[in-house]
Amino acid sequence: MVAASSLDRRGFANPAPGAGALPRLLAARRPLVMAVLNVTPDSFSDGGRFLDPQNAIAQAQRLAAEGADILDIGAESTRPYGNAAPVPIEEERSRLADVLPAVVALGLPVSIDTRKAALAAWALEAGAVIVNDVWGLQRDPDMARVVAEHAAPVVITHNRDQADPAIDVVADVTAFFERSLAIAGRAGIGRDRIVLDPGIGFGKTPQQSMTCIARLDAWRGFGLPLLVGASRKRFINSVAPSEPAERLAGSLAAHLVAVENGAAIVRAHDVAATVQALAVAAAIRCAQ
Ligand code: HH2
Repeated sequence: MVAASSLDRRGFANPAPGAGALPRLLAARRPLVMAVLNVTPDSFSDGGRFLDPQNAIAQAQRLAAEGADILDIGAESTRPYGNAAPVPIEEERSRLADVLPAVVALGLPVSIDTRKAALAAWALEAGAVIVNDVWGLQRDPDMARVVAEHAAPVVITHNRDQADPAIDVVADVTAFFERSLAIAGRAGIGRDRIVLDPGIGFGKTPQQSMTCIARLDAWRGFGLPLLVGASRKRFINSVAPSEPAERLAGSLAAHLVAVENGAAIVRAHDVAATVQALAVAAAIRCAQ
C-alpha cells in the first residue's frame, strides 16, 4: 500500500528524485509531462516572464501542482530563429543560482536544458538529475563525459544549424541519433539512461517538424524512450497563424498525436491542459 502523501495528483506513485527517477517514471507506462521553465529574457514564447527568481520559483510550484512529472529548467534560449543571443556560462549560472536549488527542493526530478557541459556539471551537482542537451552530445565535446561521470539520464535532441527543405528529415534525424549514440557508448553512458528527441523546430522547416511527429515510429527501432517538444512552436503558426501564446490548442493536438505515435514524454509550457488532454485521450483509449 502506497502512502497517500507519496501519490501524485493523478494517483500515481511518486518516485523519489535522483538519477534513477527517470527510469522509474518511465516504468509507470503512461506518457510523462516535462514542464518548461525558462529563466531567460528572450525565450520565444515566455521570454522575460520568469527571469526574476521569485517569479521562476512560483512558476515551478505552479507547474508541479498542475501535475508535471519533470521540471526542465533552462537559462539560455535555444530558439533556432530570431537570433537568440548566446549566453556566457557565468550569466547562465547566475540566472539559475537562486532558482535551481529552490526548484530541486520541490521534489520533482529536474532536468537542465543546456548545451554547455560545464553548466550541466554545475547543475547536476546542485541537484538536477537529467541533462537535456538540444545538440545531442555533439556540440560540446565534454558533454558526454559529464553525463557519464554523473550517471545522469540524457535527452539527445536532433539539431541542425540551418533547415534544409531538400533533405530527408527522417534519415537525417536517424543518422544524427546514430552519431550521438556512438558518442554516448564511447563515453560509457548506459542505453538505459538515454531518451531520443527529434527536435521539433530545430533546424527544420515547419513541414519537417510535422513529419517528425507523423513518422515518430521511424525511431521506435532504437528501443529508447522518445520525447517530443512541440509546445507553442512555429510549425503550428504555419497551419494556424497565431502568436506563441495562442498556440495551446495546436500544442495539445501535436502532443496527442505524438503520444499516439509512441512518445513517452512530451515537453510542455501548459502543464494543466496537457495533463488533462493526455488523461482524456488515455481514458477514451481504455473505453474502446
Ligand atoms: N525545445 C526548446 C528547448 N529545449 N529540449 C528538448 N529536449 N526538446 C525540445 O523540443 C526543446 C528543448 C525550445 O522551447 P523553449 O524552451 O520554450 O524556448 P527557448 O529555447 O526559446 O527558451
